[in-house]
Amino acid sequence: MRQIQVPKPYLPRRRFLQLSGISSLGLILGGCGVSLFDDVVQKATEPLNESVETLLFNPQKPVPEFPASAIEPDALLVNTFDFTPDLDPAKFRLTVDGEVNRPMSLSLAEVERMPLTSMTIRHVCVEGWAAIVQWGGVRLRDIVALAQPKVNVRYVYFKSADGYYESWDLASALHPQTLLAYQKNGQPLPIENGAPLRLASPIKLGYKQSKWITQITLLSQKPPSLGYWEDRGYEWFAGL
Ligand SMILES: Nc1nc2c(c(=O)[nH]1)N[C@H]1C(S)=C(S)[C@@H](COP(=O)(O)O)O[C@H]1N2
Ligand SMILES: [Mo]
Repeated sequence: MRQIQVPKPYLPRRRFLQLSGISSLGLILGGCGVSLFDDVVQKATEPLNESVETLLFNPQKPVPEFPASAIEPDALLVNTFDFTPDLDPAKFRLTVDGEVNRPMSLSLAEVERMPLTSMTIRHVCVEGWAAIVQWGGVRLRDIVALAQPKVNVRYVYFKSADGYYESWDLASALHPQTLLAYQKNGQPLPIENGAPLRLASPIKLGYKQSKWITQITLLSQKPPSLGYWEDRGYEWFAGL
């Protein structure tokens, strides 16, 4: 039924695991003995909902990345609509809920135990500036797969500690370069840039990339309030 259209002999195992959300889920689960994940191991063999599964097995084409030498350390301007929340990393929990079979509350340690992806991409703000930045973090698709979305999930809603909110289409959220980042330019993510966890993705404008994310909710319908800037007239899809 599902086919991965890549000639296997030419595909190193690591690359194959990157292409396959389910295998990397197996890696996550196999790689840690945390009790939280223990009974997910059994459930992981159950089929995921079809749309999520299709997106995980047919990931969108990756956007070409920049070499590390292209990073512009001073070009990323802090852009915060109100205040900078100071979250205690030791007490921090990331809630993953909504239309999922397995709602989760993850500590930072649990998030950081998942496979780390690093990418150097261009951040583009609608206000007319851009910056090449290296982000390190967990693929959002891995978190979503762990939560086991129900059949009709189409949207992802993000709540931030400063009152910011955003919603994304599922395909963009499951893009292999959409990260929940906790590193910037090889260092721990600074608080003003969204620590402990923020979105980073080369396929969306800056305002889609929520900082200080505390809650990820999977939805079958668009939420009534689409996003902080969308509610002020900006476009919802905001693709690059
Ligand atoms: N929680 C939250 N996330 C946010 C914002 C914000 O004000 N609050 N601003 C957005 C905008 S408009 C941009 S361009 C980027 C800026 O990220 P930076 O401050 O790390 O450069 O964050 C986005 N994410
Ligand atoms: Mo922005």
